[in-house]
Amino acid sequence: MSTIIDSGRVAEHNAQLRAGLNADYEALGGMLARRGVDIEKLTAAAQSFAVALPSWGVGTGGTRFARFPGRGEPRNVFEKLDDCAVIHQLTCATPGVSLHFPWDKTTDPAALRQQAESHGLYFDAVNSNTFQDQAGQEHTYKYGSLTANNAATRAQAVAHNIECIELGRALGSKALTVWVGDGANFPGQHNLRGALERYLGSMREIYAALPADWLMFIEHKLFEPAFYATTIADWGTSFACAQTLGEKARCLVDLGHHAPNTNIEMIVARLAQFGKLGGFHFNDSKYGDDDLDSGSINPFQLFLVFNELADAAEREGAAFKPAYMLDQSHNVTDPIESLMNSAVEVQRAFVQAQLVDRAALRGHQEANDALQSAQALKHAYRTDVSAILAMARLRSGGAIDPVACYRDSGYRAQTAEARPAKAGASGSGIV
Ligand code: RM4
Ligand code: MN
Ligand code: MN
Repeated sequence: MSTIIDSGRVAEHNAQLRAGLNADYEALGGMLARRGVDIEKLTAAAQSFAVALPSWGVGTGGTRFARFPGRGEPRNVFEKLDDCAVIHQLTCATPGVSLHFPWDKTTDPAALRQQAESHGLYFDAVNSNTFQDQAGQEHTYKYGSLTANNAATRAQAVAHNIECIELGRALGSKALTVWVGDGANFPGQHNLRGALERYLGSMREIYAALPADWLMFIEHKLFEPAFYATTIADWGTSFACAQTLGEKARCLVDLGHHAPNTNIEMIVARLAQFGKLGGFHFNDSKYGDDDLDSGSINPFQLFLVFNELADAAEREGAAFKPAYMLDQSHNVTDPIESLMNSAVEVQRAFVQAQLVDRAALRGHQEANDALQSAQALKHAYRTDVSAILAMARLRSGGAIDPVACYRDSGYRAQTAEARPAKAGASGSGIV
């Protein structure tokens, strides 16, 4: 496997931090042993954890108002893949990459696949994009895509999704994520039921084109770009559509796509219970689809989501395998650093959820002991598992402190030189 950051440099970095890590790991191991927990099991679990990277997340994002480009931004999908490889090399937690078409469209999927494999990466779900018009496109999506009134517009959107499946197939992906921004800005603009009927008609055609071993993820989102009524606004609609379409259709939960204070972990529990939890787009938010770094605003919520996932895994066994992906936009940080940190935060929530004493929790619940039930979760959440995560990275060949190691490597300065900014790259745009 070829590495982008010099592995000697990573080893030097680790050598400086190793004694401290060993001491912290031993202390934590002793503390966990007194709770009847084997630290080695948790470290092995952390090593097996993976969350996929969004190809669109390695470039600097923006808002509706402006975009402030970073240095050395990737200019094409091959450069995006290099940045993803750096993130995976140092964190050892991000072997998957989720592509977005047509942004990442390539005429040479075989070369892209080969580059990914040479870095130990694979392609997770591919994403279609019918929320903006592409140059030379015949029909506009201004008034909708899969739900459009115009049959030719719907056919074009369906054809794009089928093309995504074909591209994904050549790359080794196994799922298509469909998020549509379709909706209305005014009461009366849409027949609410009619729009969903057209959506289902389009989705049936896409579903029919799925290879046998593929899944289709339906991603709901409360609002934006539609501000009055979004066709797939909530998990209920997503669930009903997934049920209607068939076994291969599942729901995807993007944490930022809910109203503030929504009980997202309960949505996760419901979807898991009814076999429709397809996967996640992890990020964090304060107000809406903010696409902030995972765990940066509400880490307890992230933990509670993983608590439900741990419960589901215990009930369902190995068959329960939702797809984990990040979906973030980085406006004021180096995207590589944000994605490394975020992957570690998601992994942290996963490990902390393993620490919940489920038998004890069940006992407290059966005894109607609300206080102790809550404490059982808090006890796990308050445990600092940083040494486990660092040891997992070290053992997998990554960096004890990925951000420090990355800064020390000079990678960003190299890319700044090798990838001069594109003219006009500072326009506005969410991603
Ligand atoms: C949307 C949604 C989709 C992502 C686009 C770029 O809000 O989260 O997952 O593909 O943004
Ligand atoms: Mn998303
Ligand atoms: Mn989003």
